[in-house]
Amino acid sequence: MKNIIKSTLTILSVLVAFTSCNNGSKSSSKSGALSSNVAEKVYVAPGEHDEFYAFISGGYSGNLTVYGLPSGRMFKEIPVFSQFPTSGYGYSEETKPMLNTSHGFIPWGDSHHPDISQTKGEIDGRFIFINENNTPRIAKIDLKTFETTEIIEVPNSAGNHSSSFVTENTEYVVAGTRFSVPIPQRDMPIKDYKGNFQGALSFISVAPETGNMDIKFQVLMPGFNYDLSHPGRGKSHGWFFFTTYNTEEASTLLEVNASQNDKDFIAAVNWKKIEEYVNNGGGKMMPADYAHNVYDEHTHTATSTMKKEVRVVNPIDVPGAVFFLPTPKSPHGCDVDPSGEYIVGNGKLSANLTVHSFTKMLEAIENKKFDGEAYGIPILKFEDVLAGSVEQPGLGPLHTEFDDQGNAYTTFFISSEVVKWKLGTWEVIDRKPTYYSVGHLTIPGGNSRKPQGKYMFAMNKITKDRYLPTGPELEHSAQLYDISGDKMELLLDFPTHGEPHYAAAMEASLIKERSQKIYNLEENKHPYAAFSDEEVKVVREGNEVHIYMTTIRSHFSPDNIEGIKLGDKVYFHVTNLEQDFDVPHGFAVLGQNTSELLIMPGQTKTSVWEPTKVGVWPFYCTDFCSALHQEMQGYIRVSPANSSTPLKWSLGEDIE
Ligand code: K7E
Ligand code: CUA
Repeated sequence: MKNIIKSTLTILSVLVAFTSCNNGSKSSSKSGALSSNVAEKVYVAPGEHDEFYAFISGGYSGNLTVYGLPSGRMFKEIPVFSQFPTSGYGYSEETKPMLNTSHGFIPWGDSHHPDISQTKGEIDGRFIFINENNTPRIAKIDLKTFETTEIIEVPNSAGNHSSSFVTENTEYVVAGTRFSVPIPQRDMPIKDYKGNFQGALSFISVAPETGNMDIKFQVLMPGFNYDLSHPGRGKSHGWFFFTTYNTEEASTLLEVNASQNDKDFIAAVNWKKIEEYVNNGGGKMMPADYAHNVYDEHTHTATSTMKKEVRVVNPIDVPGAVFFLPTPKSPHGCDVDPSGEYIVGNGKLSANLTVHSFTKMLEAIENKKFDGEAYGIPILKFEDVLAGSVEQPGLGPLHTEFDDQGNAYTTFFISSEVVKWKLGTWEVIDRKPTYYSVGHLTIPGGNSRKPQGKYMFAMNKITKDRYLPTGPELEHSAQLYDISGDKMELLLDFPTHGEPHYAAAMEASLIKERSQKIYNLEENKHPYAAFSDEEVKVVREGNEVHIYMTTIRSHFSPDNIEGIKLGDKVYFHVTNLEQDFDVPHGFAVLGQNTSELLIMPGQTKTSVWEPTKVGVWPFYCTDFCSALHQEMQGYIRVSPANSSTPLKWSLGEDIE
């Protein structure tokens, strides 16, 4: 996105200046086209619930935020690729393995595209997947607990951007590389990029029952940039479409050199065909290092396994599986309509919006009407696959979503607007400004066969004057529109967190019914859990000390501990014995160089503390859990390394 901003700013700086001017004039937004009943449309009365969940990517926060629509209220930030002190994610011993990679422990990520699991082309609300761009990974979040439960690293990939989108029965979550790289990675001159670098498109299988992820195969494509992707659906189920740019294969000054070709491509990949080939032993295993991290709900602990090989497929070994559809000019978004017939390529630098026809594509393939090839992959003729184009709809198209009435909605970054147009007739029906410079937009269910209409929200890159100023750094801003009528109606501005790229949204009911309230203590299989005062203990193993601690309103057991020595590594294993909804306890100890823990009812979490000073140090509960929360505290005594203070602990009596 940054690149797009830069290049488009350079190329069209005059126009941008013009839009910025527009953006600055407040009068239009103040006096407002807003009709008087708009407030009612977004008002969710105290105690009532929103109708939709929206899961908005955090971009460089590495996380995923959860909002309600239409209110625009933020409910939660789910930590995914970044350490998160609010819950202890990535700091506690149990969750550190989630952030393990072949490059070591990575405490941060750049997350762009959440997508919810589907069954028969409809959103089922079981899982949500999201990509990490920088150190390529795909995460799965369980929507029963809203916890990240699995992260798989994607080898042979770099800038994992055309990800993570699911096929219509969640057979695969698909990840494509933005940057092509040497495969396998090796020491070679950058100037030899062309013809030598490759782009991996990864098909990660999702087990139907458990949701377990595994990389089934990677298609090794020519060294283009694979920007965005979408699955076919309905009639085009079994295909996957990827936009490309830099088909020039430039390796320097891309803002100029990657804009030379009049047309880049949408790559159409028949994954069912490749799957069959692979199931019959096709492709080859190549050495690769990648981490697979899985969180176990019963031990409340993640484990990280390093995988050693991955199956790769050369597309020219599977005739009829991959084709290129010429698409003008450096397309960004690649969006497929609910019927599966139309494939929209949003050419960032193109005057018109190109729509391809899946039916015409199949015909052209059938009749072998090719217009040459690239690295052995047939190129179809533009005219043969074109369904139509929307003439001059705006400047800098990025992304398109669909409603359930045969309409499409495309965002235009440079002209800062959302344009509604009709599939099939390609006529523009409506346009509304966004504030300002919109990236993605989302319609609940918009990524499925059954969009849920009603609302659309735009996620904008520039905030400027929309809120009270907060110094140079502003949160980004989203706008909610009512799309139930012919014309879009702006209802609400709401701030978002990090840099939202895409968002996934759906009706709240499915998720709400299944949402888990507590972890059952009886199912807690954590090896260091304690379930009663009898099981509370402190155990020394050399210079490691394990404290089996429990917490319940309003005390820690034990609350006094002595006999710790300088040089010890102290593990606080804290089990929350509560079995009531929404009664977490926290744990923090002075000098702790990780973060606090926030322990849910029935859960066990561990904080490691390596005291650096002799003394008596307090610990306390960080979550205001009861009227006696301030009394939830204890002391731990640290003696010199050579002391003979015996290891003792207590609750309610003095340590003698
Ligand atoms: Cu357009 Cu990463 Cu989908 Cu940003 S991306 S907007
Ligand atoms: Cu437990 Cu405050």
